[in-house]
Amino acid sequence: MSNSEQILVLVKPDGVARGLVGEVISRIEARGYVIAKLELRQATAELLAAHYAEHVAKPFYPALVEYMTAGPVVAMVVEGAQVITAFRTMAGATDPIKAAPGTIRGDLGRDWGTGEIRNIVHGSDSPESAAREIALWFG
Ligand code: D4T
Repeated sequence: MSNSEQILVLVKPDGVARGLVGEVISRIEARGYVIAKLELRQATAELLAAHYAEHVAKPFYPALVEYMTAGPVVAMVVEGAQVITAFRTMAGATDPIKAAPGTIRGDLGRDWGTGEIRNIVHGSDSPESAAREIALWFG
């Protein structure tokens, strides 16, 4: 029996525009996880409303959609035992200002003074979220 998990990872538009796709993939591969699917995609407002269903009514949501549709994202399915916990640790805290050095957000992110959080990557936060998000992006 395998205890392998899958996670949806997004390199967000700021990460793609800043040329950080290779850096994010390198960190995933260096940990030994496997990239099972990978695609450059333009997110739509409809896809984001489903992806961020828990945030749709929040005050920061319009700025979040503007940021997430500003350019293409790289969507990936990454596999391995406990990859969800491992990738969330690798990504660091949601706000890059609070993310620890050594994490993707803590090493590569900052406050750009634009008012919204640009934090380079997304990773599903539970097996249930991962299944839902992988179906949305790759179903
Ligand atoms: P994602 O989902 O993008 O990987 O980020 P996190 O899992 O780390 O954080 P989240 O779901 O709480 O937030 C989703 C997304 O919304 C933006 N956001 C969040 C924001 O702009 N202002 C806020 O106050 C919060 C909580 C950043 C990430």
